[in-house]
Amino acid sequence: MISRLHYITQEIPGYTHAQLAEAALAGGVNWVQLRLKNKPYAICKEEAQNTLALCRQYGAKLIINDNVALAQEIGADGVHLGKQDMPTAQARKLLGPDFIIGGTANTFTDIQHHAAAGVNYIGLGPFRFTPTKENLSPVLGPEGYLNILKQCRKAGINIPIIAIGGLNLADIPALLASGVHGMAVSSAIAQSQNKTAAASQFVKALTAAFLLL
Ligand code: TZP
Ligand code: MG
Repeated sequence: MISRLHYITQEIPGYTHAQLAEAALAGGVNWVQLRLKNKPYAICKEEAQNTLALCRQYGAKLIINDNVALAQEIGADGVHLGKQDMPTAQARKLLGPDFIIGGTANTFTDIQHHAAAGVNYIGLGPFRFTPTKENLSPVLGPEGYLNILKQCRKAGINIPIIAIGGLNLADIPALLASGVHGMAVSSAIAQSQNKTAAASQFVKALTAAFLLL
């Protein structure tokens, strides 16, 4: 099962990515995406190994952003691939049927390509502007989501779609209305004073929202 809440790490002064992951895991997060940008491989590997140990301890999945080789080397659960990364079809061939592969999408056409490649989930965004990601694709907004999700239903594509980009707790109703499977959050948890409490609020809100569906 693809989680309803994907927590994505980012650079926060005074924290390693593993420490950020731990704060969110303690709040009930069960899916962590390690997102390290412009860091030497050795640093990425150390962070990934430390984060994997924590994820195993908490029974959570670990997904590595961008780097297929790193995900394989440390034995992560999956990899998340964007436009600049290994194509998802190639990754599926290399990693086999059991490895979790997520693909980034900004349009329905992106989703069709990832669906044909056999991804397990799609990160669709950005929902709104966010400084977390450089070279951001066009903002989709609630209308964009409704539109793209409608096209997916029409085409019979029912791969879980995870919303991403500047998301907060208050966005949950609009996201549910558009038919997404869940949400990916970075700043709203990582930049909170109390990261564990913020994570726990998302876990509770999503659990309640999906029980009511
Ligand atoms: N891809 C699209 S938006 C985004 C990524 C990685 C950043 C999400 O982070 P935040 O801080 O929740 O906007
Ligand atoms: Mg990438």
